[in-house]
Amino acid sequence: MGFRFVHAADLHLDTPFSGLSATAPEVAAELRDASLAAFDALVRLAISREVAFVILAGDIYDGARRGVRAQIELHRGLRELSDRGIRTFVVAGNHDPVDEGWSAVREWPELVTHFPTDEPGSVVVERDGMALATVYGISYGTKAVTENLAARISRGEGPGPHIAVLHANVGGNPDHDAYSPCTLDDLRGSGIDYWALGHVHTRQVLHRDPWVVYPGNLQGRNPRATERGAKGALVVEVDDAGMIHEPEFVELDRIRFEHAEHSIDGVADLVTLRDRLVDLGHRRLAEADGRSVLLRVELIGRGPIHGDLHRPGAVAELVDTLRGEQLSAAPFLWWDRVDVATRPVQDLDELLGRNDFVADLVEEAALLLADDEARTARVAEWGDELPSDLVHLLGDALPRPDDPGRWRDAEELAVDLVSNDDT
Ligand SMILES: [Mn+2]
Repeated sequence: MGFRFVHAADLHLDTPFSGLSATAPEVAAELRDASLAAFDALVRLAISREVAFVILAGDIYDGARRGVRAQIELHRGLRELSDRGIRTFVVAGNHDPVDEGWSAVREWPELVTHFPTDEPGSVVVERDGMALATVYGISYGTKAVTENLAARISRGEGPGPHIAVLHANVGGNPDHDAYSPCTLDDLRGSGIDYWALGHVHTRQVLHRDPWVVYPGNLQGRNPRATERGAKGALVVEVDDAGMIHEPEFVELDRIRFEHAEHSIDGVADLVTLRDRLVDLGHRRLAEADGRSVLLRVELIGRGPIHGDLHRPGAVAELVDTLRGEQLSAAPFLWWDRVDVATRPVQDLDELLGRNDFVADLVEEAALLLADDEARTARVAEWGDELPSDLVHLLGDALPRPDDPGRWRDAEELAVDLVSNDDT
């Protein structure tokens, strides 16, 4: 019999939202509610899609403090699922280990399974008297679990697809702590059909057949790369033959962290820049489909406003005017930060007239850029003249003769480094 389940992880309920520059009170209030609102959206999703069960693969709470509000809201959501005949399977992760922190809840709703810490548990899921699937899981007792917990889960007896729930770092992902470390091969060799993982906040399918999947977190928590963009949960369809289909991502976040690069090439003045950033903000807000957006922008490229941007206080005041422009209605756009990584305009003609080393460099670069054969000859010279260790070390960093764009980048960088007229 076919069925569906929901796979979510890293809810971090009541997360404090770190790493933000000063936010307005309206923004702070929305942020406080965002993780709980996303959880409520998860409950609505499970009900509307009539799933057989919901998987929560660790880091349900953000920390040992475990706010009372978060615990009550979690209990309320799981009770609603249980009342409708939907099971929930929960494991604890490094942010909410079972033996640390405290629980305001003494008794969970009937259809909620918290997997134990000492050894993996397994449950056969039934619906209308029919066995659907076998679900395994093991929880973190303490925060820093360095044991490979995946090694303790293997396929046993049981009907339907075998699904394992675990909070783990597969393949040494450097963006997250190396808790319950394991390799993809460990999971592939286990006989499990679907590894429902948590811990890594970037959504990813690591393997198909068997499925090894991170759904990512439910709600972004800060402006870092792993927290940006759409966040939510996966709906997984299992057909009558027991085949597991490609998970479907459903956006459930309430506030979205976005990052954009914006070039100052051809931007005449700060007024024009402000107008363009306002447009950028409106576009990002529209793309978020009714959600509020926290936007961080990095200014790149070269232009006449490079110097203006480096005037004391200029960027801070620019951000202030942007914030005044757009924080009014819900959903709101909040300008978190504008970073400046721009370069000054290079006036090569002016540099050529200097009759110094910089002029020689510009002249040499112009020759190389104009002539394929000169570039080929130069690369051959490197092979002859540079120590072979160095050539090996530089590898792909050395431009190829047939890639003029890289040579142009190298010229720009070299001229910037030696011309020394940066603001
Ligand atoms: Mn997490």
